Amino acid sequence: ARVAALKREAAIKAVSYVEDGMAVGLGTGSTAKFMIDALGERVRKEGLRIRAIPTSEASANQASALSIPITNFSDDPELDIAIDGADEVQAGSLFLIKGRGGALLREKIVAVSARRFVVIVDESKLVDDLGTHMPVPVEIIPWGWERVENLLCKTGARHCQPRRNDDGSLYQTDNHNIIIDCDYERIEDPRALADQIISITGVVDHGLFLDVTTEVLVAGTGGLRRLAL
Ligand code: DER
Repeated sequence: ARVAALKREAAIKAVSYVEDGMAVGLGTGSTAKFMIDALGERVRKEGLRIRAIPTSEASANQASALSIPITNFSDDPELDIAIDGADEVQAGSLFLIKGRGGALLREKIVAVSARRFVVIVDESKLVDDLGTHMPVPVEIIPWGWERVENLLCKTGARHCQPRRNDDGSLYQTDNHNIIIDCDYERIEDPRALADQIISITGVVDHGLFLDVTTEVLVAGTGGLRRLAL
C-alpha cells in the first residue's frame, strides 16, 4: 500500500503538467494506471480537453472507460507530453529499462513522438547501473525466434529466455510479437548494447530507453523528487 501511494503521488504530479488542448501519450503498467485515473478525474471534474494515444490495449480500455478521447498519429503526428513508468532508472543519465509490462514497442514509439517524456516511478526503481535488478526485454518477430534468441545470448547476457504465459505458451505482445528477456549482470555501456541488439535482424526493438527521457518524478519516503538533465 505504501508503494502504491508513492506511485500515485508521482502520477498526480505528472498529470498536473497536462494543459487544455494537449495531445497526451498514455503509458502502461501500475504507475501509469494511477496516472490515467488522475487524468480521467481532471477530464471529468475540470472538463479538461485532451486527446490521448495509449501504449497498450489495457491503457486504451482504461482511457475509454474514463471518457478520455483517443487520437492517432495521423491527426496528431507529435504529442505534447507522454507520461509512463519504468522498471529501472539510472539517475545520472535518465536512461531507462522498460518493458516488464510487455508494452515497450508502443511505449517507445509514443515516447519518441512526444515533445516532453515524463517518467513516473517510486524510488525502488533507481539504480546505479542498468541491469542491476531487471532484464532487458527485446521484442522480436515470432518467425525464427530461436535464432534471434541465440544471437541475443551473444550480447553479453548471462541468461536469455522467451517470455511465456502461465500455460507455458509464448507470450505475445499487442503487436503479435514475442519478447526475449535478456538478463545482464550490469550494463556498463547501454548505448553500445542498444546498438548491438538493434542490429540483429528479427529484432523489432528493446527496453533500453536512452536519450529520450525529459524528466523523472521519483516518489520516495523523503517526498517527491524531480530528476532532469
Ligand atoms: O512495461 C513498462 O515499461 C511499464 O512502464 C513498467 O515497466 C512499469 O511498470 P510499473 O509502473 O507497474 O512498475
